[in-house]
Amino acid sequence: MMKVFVTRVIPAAGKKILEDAGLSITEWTEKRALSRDELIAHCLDHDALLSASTKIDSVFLNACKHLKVIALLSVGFDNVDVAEASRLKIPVGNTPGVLSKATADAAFLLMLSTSRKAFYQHKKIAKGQWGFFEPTADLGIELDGKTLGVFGLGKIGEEMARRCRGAYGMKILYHNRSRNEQAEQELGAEWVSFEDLLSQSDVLSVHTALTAETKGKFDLESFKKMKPNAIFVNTARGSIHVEKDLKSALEQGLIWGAGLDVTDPEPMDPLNPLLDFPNVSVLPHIGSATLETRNAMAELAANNIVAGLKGEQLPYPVNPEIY
Ligand code: 8YV
Repeated sequence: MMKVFVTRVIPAAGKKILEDAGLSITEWTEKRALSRDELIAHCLDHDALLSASTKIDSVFLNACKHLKVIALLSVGFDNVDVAEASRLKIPVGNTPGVLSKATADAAFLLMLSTSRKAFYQHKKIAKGQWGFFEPTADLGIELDGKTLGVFGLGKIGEEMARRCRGAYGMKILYHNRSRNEQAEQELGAEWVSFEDLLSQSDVLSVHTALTAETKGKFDLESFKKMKPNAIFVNTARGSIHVEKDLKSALEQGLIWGAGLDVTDPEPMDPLNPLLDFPNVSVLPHIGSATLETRNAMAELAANNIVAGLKGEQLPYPVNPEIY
């Protein structure tokens, strides 16, 4: 019987696929991350790894060359040394598509809650500060007819653009390395340079992968070029923005607010001053955290494992070049 090691408790829908394929599952149930050494020790007597939110580096891969497949419970694969996995001919799979709507919902939620300072207002009530009605206090800004700039217009960015167009008739700008013609036709999205994306967006939403090129892309220089009424939203990866620069930008009024589902590090320090800013909304990386989406992700990951253990090409490989 082939054995799969799973680094987190995953939805039953995924486990069922593994069990129906006759595989034995070992689930890591402790509510703490495994160290690299622990991960190696467990994987040594398993044939496949289903990995959620776990760093897969070159040391691990070389110690566990025998793995027939590594399936991620995520679309992002920035925490995996894919080049090394490819060199060792280990197929790595991800879960694209199924989390696009849920993640776009989180971006939309952060945009709207930031525009109305919703998280801050909630905290004020809890602190007994509902208080006296002041017609000019803590006002939000409206989104109707404004411009959405999408940095990285792929599947998730498209869903965000669709929501913003449908709800507020927003104009859609985007910046990608390559053109997204389908979105240009369907959503009237317009490709602009990164500089123009910064200077023209009222809401700038990040939906790109974390790469050497996108790391730290939103720094003080970038924030300086944005509109003073702009809302910055990041549901992709926390290190795509430079947090201390975001804080300065907000303090100096270079931008109006920020909605973050991702931070660097994660979890965010509970004493982080950003949590007290009225125009900041922070969520604990819950973009894909719906019942429907997590079930679908677990199913895709399990299907990647089953295919990998049969020696077949994974349905969703991130390193198809190994075939
Ligand atoms: C995951 C994500 O919840 O898919 C991704 O890339 O960021 C989220 O859906 C996270 O990576 C934990 O596995």
